[in-house]
Amino acid sequence: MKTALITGITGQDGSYLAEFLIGKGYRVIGLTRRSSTTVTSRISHLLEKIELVPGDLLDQSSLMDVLSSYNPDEVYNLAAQSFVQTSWNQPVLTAEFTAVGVTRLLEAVRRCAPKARFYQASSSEMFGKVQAVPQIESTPFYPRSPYGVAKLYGHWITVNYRESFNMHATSGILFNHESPRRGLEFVTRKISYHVAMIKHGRTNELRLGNLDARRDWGFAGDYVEAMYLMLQQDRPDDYVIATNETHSVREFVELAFARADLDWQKYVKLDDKFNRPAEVDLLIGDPARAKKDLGWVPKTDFKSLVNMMVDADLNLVASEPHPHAHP
Ligand code: NAP
Ligand code: G4F
Repeated sequence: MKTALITGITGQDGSYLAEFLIGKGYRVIGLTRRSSTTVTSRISHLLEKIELVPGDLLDQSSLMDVLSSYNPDEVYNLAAQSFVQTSWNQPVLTAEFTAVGVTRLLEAVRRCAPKARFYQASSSEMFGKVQAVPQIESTPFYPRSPYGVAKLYGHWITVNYRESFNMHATSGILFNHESPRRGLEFVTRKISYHVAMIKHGRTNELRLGNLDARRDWGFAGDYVEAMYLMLQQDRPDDYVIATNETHSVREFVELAFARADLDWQKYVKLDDKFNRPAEVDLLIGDPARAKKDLGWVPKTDFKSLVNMMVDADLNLVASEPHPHAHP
């Protein structure tokens, strides 16, 4: 039985990856940080099948203890301050978690479990002000947010540890991926949740920022398989994971409201509060290397993703006695 350590197991991707690895027969260890409230809602159905251990990307000794105790075969570093907008309000904290945290974990692996294979959750935000269309592994980076800058550090330190110490360290450059488990602050889930709230008569507006931004949106459940496949390769490398399609926020809005038979123009209001100091206007990735080396292709198309999220939120809101706070 192989052992995998997942940081960020309480997040969207961590929950799907844990499910996937359990299905492959892995012993799954999840790193969780201390919190005053329960943050395991996304993995509540898995709690009997995984082991949670305390630790924090800000704390070197906690990481070394976990790596020494469990000596995992594979380490998936999914933990991060992952919301781009917050990175302008908390740039130093974002750097500590999302950038230097990667070095802390790599050091813990190098010193305490040097045979472990390492996956770093890199991001299409590193392409930022894109220098080529579509973006591939060799496209030059131009991050546009403190988050993007921090992820770029995490990417390069992963490459550096691979080259310096011959570690099996891989950087997965994942484009936006969504699901019904997406945090409510991200634009896709904000839209699907508000569509459901409007449909059920619990609110009558959705305030958004830039509707013209374009993203390459896939389904998180498809993308965690790519993470696993990367660590099964004999030779570590970097991989773009994307759908090779781009859609605007406006298109997402149109499809989501249509799914619930609502006219979006009656409810969507523009609000400057949600505009960013520097925007990423267009992302579209070409996952040709992943297809060739990993045999990976996305399974869920854009419309199916939107429908899946709206349908899930319609059910959620129908069953909710007390509505969630709006982001
Ligand atoms: P998410 O839902 O925001 O989850 C983030 C996870 O990181 C949570 O489990 C969180 O724990 C944990 N975390 C944050 N700070 C930590 C710390 N100091 N120590 C330990 N754990 C900490 O993010 P996601 O969408 O699943 O994304 C997973 C990873 O992929 C992230 O690194 C993200 O930046 C990256 N990524 C995501 C996308 C995407 O489109 N989803 C695309 C490219 C890259 P709590 O529950 O305690 O807050
Ligand atoms: O959903 P978003 O907040 O995601 P963003 O900034 O693309 O970041 C996500 O994807 C990255 C991969 O490229 C990950 F690395 C990162 O961790 C995260 O998962 O915003 C998408 C777009 C932006 O252009 C934003 O300006 O939607 C636009 N937008 C328009 N109105 C909005 C809103 N975004 C949010 N969150 N809220 C709005 O009201």
